[in-house]
Amino acid sequence: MKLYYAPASPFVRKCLVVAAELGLRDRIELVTAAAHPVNRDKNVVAHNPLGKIPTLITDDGSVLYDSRVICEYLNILGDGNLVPRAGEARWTVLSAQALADGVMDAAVLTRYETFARPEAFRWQDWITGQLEKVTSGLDALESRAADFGDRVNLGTIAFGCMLGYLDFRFASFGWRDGRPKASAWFEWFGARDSMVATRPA
Ligand SMILES: N[C@@H](CCC(=O)N[C@@H](CS)C(=O)NCC(=O)O)C(=O)O
Repeated sequence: MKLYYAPASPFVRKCLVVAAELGLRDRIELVTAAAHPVNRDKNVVAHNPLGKIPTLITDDGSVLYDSRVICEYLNILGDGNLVPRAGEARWTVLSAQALADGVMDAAVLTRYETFARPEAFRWQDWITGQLEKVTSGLDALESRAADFGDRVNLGTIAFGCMLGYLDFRFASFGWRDGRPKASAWFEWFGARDSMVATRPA
């Protein structure tokens, strides 16, 4: 399999952590991509019309995106239990992933607004609105973190990648302030081999 990737992308990281947890990491060849909302990477667009990463080319040549689809694919390929197959547990895990992905989306959009958009066109209200999503998403995580225990599933992996991205790009945001449960949980989760191996430099 080939994965179009960039080490800083939290969505890519989610796929790589899933692959590592399932013992599939060695089967994935990484192809460096320069995905950008304006200067689109033609190599990615050739496979994925959205031009976004992660984009996965499977061994039989199928193209899979986005990260949610890729993670489900890897989970089935690895005969894993990262996504419960049915019942309330499935919706709990998928909703957790959706929340973490939503925070990552807001953080990535904030990053684009501050680093990709020319300064004269930046809109502070937009940044404030996106960061409010980050804040309320983190507050929701804080209210759930005590129940995570030592669970490793697609929801907790997504939360881990989301917090790792905030540490990486938004260190001064101080997400740990007032969130002791999420902080304690991430102290443990972030030390997993799969997380350490994929930590953005
Ligand atoms: N919903 C997508 C989001 C992926 C995404 O936003 N990736 C960013 C990199 S972190 C990207 O490719 N941006 C390029 C663009 O917006 O065109 C997923 O889960 O894979």
